[in-house]
Amino acid sequence: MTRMAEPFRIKMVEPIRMISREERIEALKEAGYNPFALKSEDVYIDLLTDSGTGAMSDKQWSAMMIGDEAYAGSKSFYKVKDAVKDIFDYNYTIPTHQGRGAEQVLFPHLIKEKGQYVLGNMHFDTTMAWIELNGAVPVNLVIDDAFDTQKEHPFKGNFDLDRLENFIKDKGAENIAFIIVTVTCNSSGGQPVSMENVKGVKNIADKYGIKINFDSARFAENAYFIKKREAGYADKSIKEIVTEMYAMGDYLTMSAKKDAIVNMGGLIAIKNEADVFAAASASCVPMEGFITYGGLSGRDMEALAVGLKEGLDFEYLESRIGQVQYLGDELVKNGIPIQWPVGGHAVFVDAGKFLPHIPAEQFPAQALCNELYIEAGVRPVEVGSLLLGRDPQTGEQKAAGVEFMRLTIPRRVYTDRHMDVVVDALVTIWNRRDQIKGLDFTYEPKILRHFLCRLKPIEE
Ligand code: P70
Repeated sequence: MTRMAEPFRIKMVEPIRMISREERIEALKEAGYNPFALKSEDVYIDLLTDSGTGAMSDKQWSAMMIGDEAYAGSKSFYKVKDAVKDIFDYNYTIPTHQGRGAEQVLFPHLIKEKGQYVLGNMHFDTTMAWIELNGAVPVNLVIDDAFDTQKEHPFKGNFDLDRLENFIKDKGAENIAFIIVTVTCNSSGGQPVSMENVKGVKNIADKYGIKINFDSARFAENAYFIKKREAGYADKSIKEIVTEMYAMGDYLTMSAKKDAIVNMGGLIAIKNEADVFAAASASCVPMEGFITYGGLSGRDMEALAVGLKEGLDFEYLESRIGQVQYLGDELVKNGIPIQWPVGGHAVFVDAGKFLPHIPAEQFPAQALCNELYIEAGVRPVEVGSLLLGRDPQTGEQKAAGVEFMRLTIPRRVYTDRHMDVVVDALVTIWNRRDQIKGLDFTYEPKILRHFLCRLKPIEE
């Protein structure tokens, strides 16, 4: 047998429909040329995000029926805590409503003074926002190869270890708040970080007495790539790989809406430090709620406890990442420039190469997202200059390494036929790419502007 199908069959379906081209043009105009403002019922194939958009399993749905809705000490909380202990071997767990809730509660206790640096491979945007809102400075130290979209490299989420150590030496270890290892590295294309690289980060962190937090949204997909690509891991289980990696960290923050396959949920876990747990607990109560529910209902926590383990299933990961690879392969066959190799949760189209006539400050990737919506009702998301925003001190537009349009694949939701629609549409656009115009703001919010901004096409 050469071809394998999805390791599940579909028990419940949700109808989707494609509105007419004229209606799509009108809907986009009303949305201020920002796909975030589209109504989901006007979207045919929604590739905005893999966050909270996955399909839960029969086991998750049935677990929801036994959720314990106690305000304090819920049985469902202890299932999450036990799953965290089992998978990551961290002793303290605080649930939160989603990933940014975890960042909001934990980060103030890791940033001791304003102006400290938080070093990462590449921080995600809400993570960057919570670092900045706490008065610290986010620094990205991912390898340069991450920005060369055509270059073959198995771990384009890796830290540049020389730059990491030199930065610490240069600024002084006392000015580093902590290190964040984002697995997989969303902003560089859902790219994995190798075990060897994390060991390198850990050695440096230990040498200078700096703590490590794992930004864990796609922890299982990262482990899948290690199993497939890194020497010595082929025979280890996904769970063994995860446990080995997390032994090198001190804390984790997680958006559970990705690899834990729930529609809402997040986590903070702390390996050993009772004082950090006590401080985060005290913040959690007014922000997210009491520490045994943190913004989640008992049934949410039941689904999360099951999802954390289901997300580690090798056959599922093989089919999930296989679908992302399928989309990437089809686009490459048709000459569309994408981040290569393909990442875990999305195909990142290199919009700078697709639309070389549109400069970064006119947001080529956003223009391409809009075009794909008009062509086929597909909603991608921009991960480029628009998302990156301005330097909070100088107001200057920050320079994006690459202008990406992200085609994000929800888990267990779409079939490969949906992927074919995306390919056909992008090929059609490729053939008329020189007619596409850049964009300018009509409304620009100060932080996280890409979510709420409004734009208009630039007419010569
Ligand atoms: C995504 C979403 C969220 C995220 C993440 C990493 C590595 C933390 C968080 C925050 C957000 C998004 C982006 C564009 C469109 C819709 C949604 N990532 N760390 O899709 O977690 O969202 O739960 O607060 O990727 O990549 P949360």
